[in-house]
Amino acid sequence: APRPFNQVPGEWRAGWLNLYRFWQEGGLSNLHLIMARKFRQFGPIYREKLGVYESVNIISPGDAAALFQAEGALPERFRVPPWVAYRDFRNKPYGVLLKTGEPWRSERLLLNREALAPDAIPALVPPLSAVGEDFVRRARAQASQSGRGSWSGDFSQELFRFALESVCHVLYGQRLGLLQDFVQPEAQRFIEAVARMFHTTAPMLYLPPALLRRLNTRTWRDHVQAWDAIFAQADKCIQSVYQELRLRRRSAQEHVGILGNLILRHKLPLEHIRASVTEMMAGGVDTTSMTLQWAMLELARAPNVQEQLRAEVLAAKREAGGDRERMLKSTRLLKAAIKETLRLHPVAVTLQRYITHEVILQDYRIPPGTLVQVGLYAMGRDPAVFPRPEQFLPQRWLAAGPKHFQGLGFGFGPRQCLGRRIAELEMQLFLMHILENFKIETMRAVEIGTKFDLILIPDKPIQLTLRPL
Ligand code: HEM
Ligand code: 2DC
Repeated sequence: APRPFNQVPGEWRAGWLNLYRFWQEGGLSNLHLIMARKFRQFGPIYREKLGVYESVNIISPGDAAALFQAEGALPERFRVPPWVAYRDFRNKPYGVLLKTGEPWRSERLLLNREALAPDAIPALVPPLSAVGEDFVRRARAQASQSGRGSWSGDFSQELFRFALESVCHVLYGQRLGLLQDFVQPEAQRFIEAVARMFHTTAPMLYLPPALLRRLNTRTWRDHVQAWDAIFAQADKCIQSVYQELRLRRRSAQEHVGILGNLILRHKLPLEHIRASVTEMMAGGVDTTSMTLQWAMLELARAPNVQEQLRAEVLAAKREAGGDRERMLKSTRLLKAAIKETLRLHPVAVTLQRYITHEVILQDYRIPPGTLVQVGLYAMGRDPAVFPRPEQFLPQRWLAAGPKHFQGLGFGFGPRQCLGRRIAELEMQLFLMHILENFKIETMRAVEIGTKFDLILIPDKPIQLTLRPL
């Protein structure tokens, strides 16, 4: 018979003491490393309590499968307390990120049709490809201006702008012009606000929302300011699209963006979708840009893989006559390279679900209501799941053998990442354009580690060189 819940190994009796220890160890920026260590210490399942939040943590794809098979029709993940607290504090509605139950499901289904469904691909590819082409144009200009014939540096800021330009183009059907020499200060402020929002979330992650507001700490005030800036800037974009639709009566046949479609096709009142559109705009900046930086670093360090990818892209281009949507159908290795990047460098340190009925994990009975976390970072580097985990080998995703619940970078099921399609297409098209035009090199042999800043990010600047082919 399965073992009882209270035999699950781990430290779950003294939540506040654990939180204090965790904090002392620098657990905040090393959450991913601490988790990996706990799996080594306790084995493939452990129970933990930090502050008031208790969870069961798992690492194996088989257990992840059992978890997601039991998630039901209205899956819920850990609701990041400071994000909830901000909306309650300002009396703002929740978007899909924080909604629960039936209201989450009905809004999510509508958003899926415009942002995630396979039907949405034809409308997403041209705007995303256009932004990728702009990046190439800018990189070429920078390379010729440099005097060295190539463009070198830390591309974080450039990629933030690329990512914001991309997500705004598909959301609003408008260009911001962020890949020109002059960047609107408003857009720059938005980018900074998103980074500040993530950064100030981490230290408040395990404190209950009510406590956060009462503490009125520096971190809480900065967090509120960051969200205020995010909402204000998103509102400007949303209002301007809305006015244009009303005044010019743009028709649904034109490229009106996801927001335009939601209003025109689904007759959604602006108030209902404003919060979710804001979440998508904010969610589209650091996620894809950091992943692309990691991908370029890995490709710079593995020149053979880079050559294979380039050969695949150039062959696909010849075959498809430059039709990007068709090219995407024959670039399997490119897609595998993105999966491989997210294996080593996931954006989300864990996936989480509250289970609604009992689930058996590692032969323990886990009761309903438990928060179960899949240690995504730890799984990606577990040699039992991925042989020679430290090696960047996109091919491993194309080889024979089970890949069941191994590629979970965007989560799983009805609650998976809403921006997944946008992110995947944006990153595939970006890398296609880069590989067609540049050799990616890295300047120095510096060891780059990972830091938890709510999302996982590089712990030091990544220096890259783009050399025109
Ligand atoms: C949720 C990863 C880009 C918007 C998530 C989740 C993950 C994730 C792991 C939780 C899924 C789950 O619980 O099963 C990523 C990665 C990205 C990325 C790896 C890029 C490399 C984006 C982009 C957007 C976005 C570009 C916006 C366009 C969202 C939203 C949710 C979400 C709104 C919450 C959905 C819901 O609760 O219904 N993402 N994301 N993400 N993501 Fe992303
Ligand atoms: C952070 O312990 C660590 O995609 C916590 O685009 C558990 C946790 C819960 C939810 C996760 C979060 C972690 C990391 C960031 C994620 C978030 C869900 C969505 C969000 C993964 C793992 C993200 C980055 C969204 C953010 C949209 C936002 C800017 C409006």
